[in-house]
Amino acid sequence: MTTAATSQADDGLTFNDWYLDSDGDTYGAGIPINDCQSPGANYVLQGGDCDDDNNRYHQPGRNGGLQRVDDDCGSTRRTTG
Ligand SMILES: [Ca+2]
Ligand SMILES: [Ca+2]
Repeated sequence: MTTAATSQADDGLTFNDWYLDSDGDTYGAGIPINDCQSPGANYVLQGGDCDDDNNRYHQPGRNGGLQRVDDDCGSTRRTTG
């Protein structure tokens, strides 16, 4: 007697969200790919890169985006464009 297997991936593998990191700052952006292994060389496990074209900026301020540091995308007062 066999039971119908579910279509869910459940082979004991650990699936992670992989984000494409275009600028190489180890922070990815966009919609992640959920897979048990890296989809490619430029994929990382850390998402949230607010500017994936600039490796100097990668995430909002660590304390809610209000601190004045150079490595977040929202601390400097500049207009978009
Ligand atoms: Ca990046
Ligand atoms: Ca970046």
